[in-house]
Amino acid sequence: AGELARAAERTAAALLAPATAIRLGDVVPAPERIEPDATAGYLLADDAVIRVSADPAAVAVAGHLAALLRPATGYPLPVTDTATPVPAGGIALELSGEATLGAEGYRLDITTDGVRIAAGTAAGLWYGVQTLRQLLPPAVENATPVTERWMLPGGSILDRPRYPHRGAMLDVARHFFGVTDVLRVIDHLARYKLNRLHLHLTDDQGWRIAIDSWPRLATTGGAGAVGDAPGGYYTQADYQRIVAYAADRHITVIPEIDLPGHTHAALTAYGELAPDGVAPPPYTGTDVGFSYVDPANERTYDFVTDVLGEIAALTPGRWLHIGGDEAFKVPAEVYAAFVERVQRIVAALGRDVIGWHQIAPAAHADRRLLQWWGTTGDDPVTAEAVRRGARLILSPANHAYLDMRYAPDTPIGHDWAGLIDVRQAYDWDPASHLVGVPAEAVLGVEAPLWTESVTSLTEIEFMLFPRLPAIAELGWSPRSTHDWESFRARLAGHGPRWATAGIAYHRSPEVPWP
Ligand code: TNX
Repeated sequence: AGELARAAERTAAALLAPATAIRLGDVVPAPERIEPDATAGYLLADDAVIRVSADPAAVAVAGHLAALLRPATGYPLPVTDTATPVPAGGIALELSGEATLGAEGYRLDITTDGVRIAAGTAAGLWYGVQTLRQLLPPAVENATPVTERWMLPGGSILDRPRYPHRGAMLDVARHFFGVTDVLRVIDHLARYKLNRLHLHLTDDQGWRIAIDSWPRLATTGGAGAVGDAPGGYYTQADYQRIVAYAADRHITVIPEIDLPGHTHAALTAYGELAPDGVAPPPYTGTDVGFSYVDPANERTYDFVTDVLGEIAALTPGRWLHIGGDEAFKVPAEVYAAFVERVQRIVAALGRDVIGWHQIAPAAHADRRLLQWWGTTGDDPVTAEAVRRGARLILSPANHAYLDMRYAPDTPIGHDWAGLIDVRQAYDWDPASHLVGVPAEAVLGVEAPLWTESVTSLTEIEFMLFPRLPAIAELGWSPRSTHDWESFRARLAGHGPRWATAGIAYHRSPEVPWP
């Protein structure tokens, strides 16, 4: 645990670190276009005002900006709509209908007079705010006022994402993480302009969401975890709190109910769903592929319909993830028929289905997405599903899996897909990664964190940082900006930010940390 303990100590040491000047290009993910103007920095003053277009979603973004800046600056930073006359200067957030910026793009201008972020949508303003945050000194991450020159580098940024799907996954089934931990993870995603949080809510070791029509799923199925770690589950109100907190940060929650395998916890609660009809004892190990709900039993489809129905009712997002991985004991034809039936259940709920790429052999369903987690880049079955209309989310395990160890001596994690330090996480191209899959079929990227060996928020952060920003850059930045030397230099400047914010991170030897 030496490296983890040192990561925690650094968060204290950071409070004493000297500030270095930030340049307009020091942003992760890299913006599409940057035009620095060294003559035009803006000094945020204690009487600055945040002006915003009179639109509720835009005003909410302005509120977030004020909440980000107030603790460390100690400035009041009142938020006012643009109709109210205020002195020039300060920070303006403008919904401008700039169509070329798309659904998530923004334009940021910093002059000696002030800052202007313009976007066609509140989401665009939100991403502009995340960029602005990174252009302030790292001391902005302090939770209480500090003395600092709050200088912003001058110039303009024009920015919009490469992919619409930019996600991370948290496995709350192997180990359970409470609502406050999940909210903090959402904050981490938000910093790097991610817009999807995939929650792996069920697995062999635990069922983590209350289902009113099948109450023992959570109360019995959620009681344990890996080893002797405590169990737990989200009430429906807890889950809605997570969904709302994410939505407020322009992040859509994608709930996963893993089917037909990875269902041992459900079987402990409802033995009638088991192939032999008998509820097994809880499972606290880390093997995979041994459990499944009985595809030959009609009650299984009642269970799936009820569970997905309740989850859909709690989830405003478009997607339901049905898992589908590692159902090794279900014969191929039976498995495909099961997936096809579950795809129809999802469609009847008015949602689009996502599954791990193992669902590829099942018939196409409208707008279905496959989440590819292979390691070789050559997968004819997935390529064939793409020809039949599926689109892909890429999570190649040897690049994007956040549960892999960084190095042989990393205290936690797996290594079945290899060791993944920052360069390995960064150096691949989603558009050309899979043989026989056209670039247009790739909807985006996602970095999954499986938690067999991850037991605390500190350990989550240690596995996320600094790899999550690498995957975020692949999802956001145009390929023309892709450059390892540039990335590692920009990333280095984030170490002091994380440390100041109390975020534990892996001090990768590949990155020139200050
Ligand atoms: C494979 S990736 C799994 C998970 C494990 C993970 C560990 C996938 C869809 N299934 O059940 O947690 O490996 O790395």
